[in-house]
Amino acid sequence: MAIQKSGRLSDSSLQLIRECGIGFQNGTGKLKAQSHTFPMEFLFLRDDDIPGYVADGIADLGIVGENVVAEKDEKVDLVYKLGFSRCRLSLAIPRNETYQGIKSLQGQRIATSYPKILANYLAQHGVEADIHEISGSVEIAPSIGLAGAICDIVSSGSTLFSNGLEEVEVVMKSEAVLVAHPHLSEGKKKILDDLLFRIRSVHNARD
Ligand code: PRT
Ligand code: ZN
Repeated sequence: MAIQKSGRLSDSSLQLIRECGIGFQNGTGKLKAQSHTFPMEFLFLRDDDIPGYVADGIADLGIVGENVVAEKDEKVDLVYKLGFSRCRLSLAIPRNETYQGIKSLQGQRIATSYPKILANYLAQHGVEADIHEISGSVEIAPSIGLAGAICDIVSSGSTLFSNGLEEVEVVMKSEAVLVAHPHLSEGKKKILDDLLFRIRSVHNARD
């Protein structure tokens, strides 16, 4: 199973695995760990690489945000919604500008780290815009004159607020999901079933 090495998915992913009774030694800097209580090995990766590794079968399973699954557009099965790291991918514009619906974005330059999801969304709404891909600090793009709007991940909204931006459209909602390689062996499917049984039990116990 591939999980995020360090970031917003890591703690909740590790906590869920431990609550499932799957124990392993997680030394700092280790990129691989074998469970001593369950037939599973863990790979610690950057979240962006997880869909590709699972599609290629380097990993059989992965925990990653739905936003990254949608953007990477790799062939993976979405097996289970895990309910943590909830956020949304939203369009935002400078707060001092008036917004008159999505057509206001026609002809604009929009900065984002999610060019594929944004392109699909704009096409569905019949809007043509200049999508400018940047890998981080997307929220400063309007104030430095790089773009008229942005499309980025929002959770509390405080980053948008402190950059003088206003959320105008929710492009997609996202949470952490369990993804699987589409063609698992029968043996691995059984292990996945056991894992899913444990995840459901953890979730039921929490409710
Ligand atoms: O290093 P690596 O590539 O593995 O990690 P990363 O830096 O690419 O991702 P990371 O750890 O920041 O996020 C991993 C996943 O967590 C994302 O793909 C989302 O599915 C989910 N997630 C949940 C978030 C947030 N909440 C979030 N708030 N991802 C990013 N943010 C950022 C957002 O980009 C923005 O800059 O937080 C800021 C907004 O937060 P608010 O609370 O101010 O609105
Ligand atoms: Zn990443």
